[in-house]
Amino acid sequence: MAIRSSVTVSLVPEARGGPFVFWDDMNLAIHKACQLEFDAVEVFPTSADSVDSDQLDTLLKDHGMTLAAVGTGAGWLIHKLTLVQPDPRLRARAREFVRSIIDFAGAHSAPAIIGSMQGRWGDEVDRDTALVYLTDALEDLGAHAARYGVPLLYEPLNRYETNLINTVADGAALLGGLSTRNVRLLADLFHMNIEERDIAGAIRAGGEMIGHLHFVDSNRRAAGLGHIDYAPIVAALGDIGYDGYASAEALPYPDSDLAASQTIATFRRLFSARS
Ligand code: LER
Ligand code: MN
Repeated sequence: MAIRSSVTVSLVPEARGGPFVFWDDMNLAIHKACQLEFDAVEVFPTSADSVDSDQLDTLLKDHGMTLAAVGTGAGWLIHKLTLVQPDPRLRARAREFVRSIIDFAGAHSAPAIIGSMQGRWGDEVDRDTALVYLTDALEDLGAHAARYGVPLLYEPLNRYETNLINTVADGAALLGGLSTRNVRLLADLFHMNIEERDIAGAIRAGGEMIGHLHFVDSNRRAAGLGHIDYAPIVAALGDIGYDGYASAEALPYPDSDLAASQTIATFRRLFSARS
């Protein structure tokens, strides 16, 4: 199967200024994404119960689109929860927040993403302890996602957003140590541009561990508006047989519509010869 295109929509006011192409209105975002012939949308909701699941189902079916993934970052942005914080009750709440998103996304055959909910180690929790907490959560939540026949996506972030795992190789080592095989890596080209020595090489080494791609440029603008050289990345994705989504998690620059149309134009230029 070919790589499919996806575009993000944020429903979280607290995320304003963040890297999402469409904002606030899921109906309008799906309509616009469909007009541009995206295959899917990736949704960033405030919580699992803030989105009408039946309405989303109808919207997706009416537009012939799918749900690529659902973000869990509102658990951090709104509630300041992470999977590695010192208070066990808050860690448990973080886990339940992610679990509820897995349930919501799973009902639409889509995976949930753990990005900023991984948190960071610090004064009260040392690195090894934080990694134990994170591993434990990924085991539990990865197994939970399996009941929907979807993986759980774990996203290495750049050093300014987490001090736990910053590269695809470190992410692959973490996931390789789990007993579940149902957690896969999200390769975000913005974070990789900061942290990887060689983005294409990291993708090749990540291989089958890579389950999702955030398709964006070096400056977090739409693909084609920065200085990432996509040709070796496209070749590496072909080499590993990647057949997931290229999902535009990019700033709405210069505005949402132009970020979306720029993304799909670059997507077609890079991937249509292969599909
Ligand atoms: C989420 O996908 C991400 O990339 C992080 O930078 C949180 O914004
Ligand atoms: Mn991302």
